[in-house]
Amino acid sequence: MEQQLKQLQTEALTQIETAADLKQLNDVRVAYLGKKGPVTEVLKGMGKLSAEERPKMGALANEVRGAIASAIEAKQTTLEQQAIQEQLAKETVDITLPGRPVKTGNHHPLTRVVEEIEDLFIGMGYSVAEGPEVEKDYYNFEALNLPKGHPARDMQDSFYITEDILLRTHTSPVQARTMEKNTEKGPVKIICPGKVFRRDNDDATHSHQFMQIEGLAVDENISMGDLKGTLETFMKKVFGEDREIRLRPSFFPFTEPSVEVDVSCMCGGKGCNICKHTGWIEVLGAGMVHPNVLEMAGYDSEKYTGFAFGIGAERIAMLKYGIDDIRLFYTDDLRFLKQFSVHE
Ligand code: FA5
Repeated sequence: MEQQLKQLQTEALTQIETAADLKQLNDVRVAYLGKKGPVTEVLKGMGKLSAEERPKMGALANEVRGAIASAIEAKQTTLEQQAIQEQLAKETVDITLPGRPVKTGNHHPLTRVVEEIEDLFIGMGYSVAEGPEVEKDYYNFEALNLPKGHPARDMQDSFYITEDILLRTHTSPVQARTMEKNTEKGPVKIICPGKVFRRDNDDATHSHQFMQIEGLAVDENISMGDLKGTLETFMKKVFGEDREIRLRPSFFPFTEPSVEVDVSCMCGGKGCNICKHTGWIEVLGAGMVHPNVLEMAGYDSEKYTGFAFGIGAERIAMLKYGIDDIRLFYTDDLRFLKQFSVHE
């Protein structure tokens, strides 16, 4: 019996050694270690052995099983490693293949201009304020010295939602909101970029939705000279040192005096299509904050004065990048937008 068991062990170890894959190895496991396997068969003859020999044979049978089981385990680890290595060899990445380019987006030209203007004013000590696009009639008009029925309301044709709520027609309501919120009724220096809406017919220079950047500075002794100096600095930074500005008298109910601000054209005054041969281009409205607006927000207009301006952001972007149609900002044409990519 001892002989038989040792013989079985040798046979099994040879088969384990030569097993080519996990399936073959499993067949060997089932054949030698299964309930009906040869080791069990041999042990059936134990009854014929003497009482002394029986435990010896039992121990030997366990040894043989143990040897076969650990040989199978070791072989299994080797075969599994091999399989992994083969798989890895098959799946090797060819790093010499050209990569697929990742498409990156870029900032919209209008966003770029607005961010540039924000940075510039932040550098001059302004902070950025925000206000709602769906606005109360009170802030859009009344608090800006435009009571109900005032004829100047027609200057900005509005989208009304209810009698008292509308889509803001300009960013000027943020002036009223900021001053009203300021509990100390002290100095204020803000700019506010944002969307505004008007019932204007869309054409090359008008859009029913566009962007304005409001500016407001309130303090003791603020003068028209401060307004001019601030706007001059702004224009030169955005368009270049050789640009001039000029102020023309105008009318806004919330500023007194009021001005339209023109910037000199890039044609240098020779006259071109962009400036309609005048040498100047209108870019914004501005003025000294009307005392009524200061008083309605709780400010002492005897002590405080201020200036305000409202820039048409698209107009600035059009002049800066030579864009001849405002609708291009709002039609998501990739051919247009890609020209402003900083990645190509
Ligand atoms: C105003 O909206 C005043 N709130 C500006 C202001 C603020 C004056 C503070 C005084 C003090 P106006 O309606 O002119 O003003 O518009 C300002 C700028 O917005 C214009 O110069 C123009 O650049 C731009 N703009 C006006 N309407 C449109 C439109 N439909 N499409 C595109 N841009 C427009």
